[in-house]
Amino acid sequence: MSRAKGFASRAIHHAYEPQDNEGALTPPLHLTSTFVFETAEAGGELFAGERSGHVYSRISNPTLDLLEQRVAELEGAEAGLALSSGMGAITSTLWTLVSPGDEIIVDKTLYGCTFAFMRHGLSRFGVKISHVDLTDPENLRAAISETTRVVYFETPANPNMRLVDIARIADIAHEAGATVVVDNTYATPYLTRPIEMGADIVLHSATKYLGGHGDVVAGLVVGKCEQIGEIRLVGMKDMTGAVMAPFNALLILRGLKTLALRMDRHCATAQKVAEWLEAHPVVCKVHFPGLESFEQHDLAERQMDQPGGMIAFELEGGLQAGTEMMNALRMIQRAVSLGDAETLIQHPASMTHSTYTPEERAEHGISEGLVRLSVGLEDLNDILDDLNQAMPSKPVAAAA
Ligand code: 7XF
Repeated sequence: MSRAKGFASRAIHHAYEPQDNEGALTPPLHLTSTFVFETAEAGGELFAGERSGHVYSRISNPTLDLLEQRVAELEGAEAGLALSSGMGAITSTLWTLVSPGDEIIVDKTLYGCTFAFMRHGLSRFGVKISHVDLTDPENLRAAISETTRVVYFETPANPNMRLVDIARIADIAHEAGATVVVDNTYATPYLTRPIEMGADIVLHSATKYLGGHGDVVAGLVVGKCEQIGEIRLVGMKDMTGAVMAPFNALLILRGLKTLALRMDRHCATAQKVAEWLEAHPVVCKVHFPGLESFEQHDLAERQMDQPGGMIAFELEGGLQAGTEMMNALRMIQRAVSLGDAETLIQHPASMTHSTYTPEERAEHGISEGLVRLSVGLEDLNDILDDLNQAMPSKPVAAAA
């Protein structure tokens, strides 16, 4: 029996054969909106689904095909679908899965625009959104019912790093016939493969680690062939039109070639930065799965191959101290997004999670003083030096 190729090799080679493409080492960019039919009858057959092939780039395109196959392979899924953004992936998936009267159970903490889509988008169309603390799977058992169509969560969650036990949630959801959708943006398939743990659908903001270079906005969804086919033809083609541009697919294919290398470095540096922050006298809390003090450290060890590159922390002095520290940084960049080569810092309450009201943030576990750091690929000592010179020199009194 031949040995299956490793993650890095599959991220570089899967589903591409240079000899089928004029010997080109790098896959061709199929920059075309439409595809020519050999005959009128052939066109009709393509539309009727009686013949396979490409019709129009809002439905499929060979450059996107390759990316879809590669990410599906890395996630251990049957099929994939490329979309114009992470939000395009989320909306195309959920519009496909739910109808008025259905319920979606979501974890308490979600990325701000996902929260807004659920709270202000889907709920306007008669879909019930129930926020349940999924960090304890027994809460799901108590809340789930026959109207629950989808169980949806991020792990680690943006921005406070809560983890959800994918296998236990999937068992409970499946007993009730619900579909489990996991946003795997923070972990990437290099660290966590939710499908292997029982999830049905995994989605990504490919803007982040998959692309990895801060030059593209993109999304991906993977799962079973039948379900991905429906998301393609109903959610994406008809409902959102959120198709990925072929050039963006090429940028993500390039990013994937170094995903394993980059993640190893992101994780190793983030571990050191988290330990440094935890030891710093003005830092009162560090949320990072690789720390012994992390509440869900055991789950992190079970579910994640490494702890990831994202850290959330709070300073003595809360929001004001955090703002001053952010403004004093020299190399670390103040920006939303994550997973780039550059270390990025942002303030969730006023930025990525400003779609929550202050009351909602309090209820959903997102504290006002939380600062989020996406640890980049620079030298560890330069990241630490920059943080060190920006930190308040001694603890300041908490704002009243
Ligand atoms: O549509 P996008 O590609 O920006 O992806 C949306 C999205 C989905 N899931 C997660 C876990 C995400 O973090 C995102 C985007 N988050 C950025 C951030 O948190 O910095 C967006 C900047 S406002």
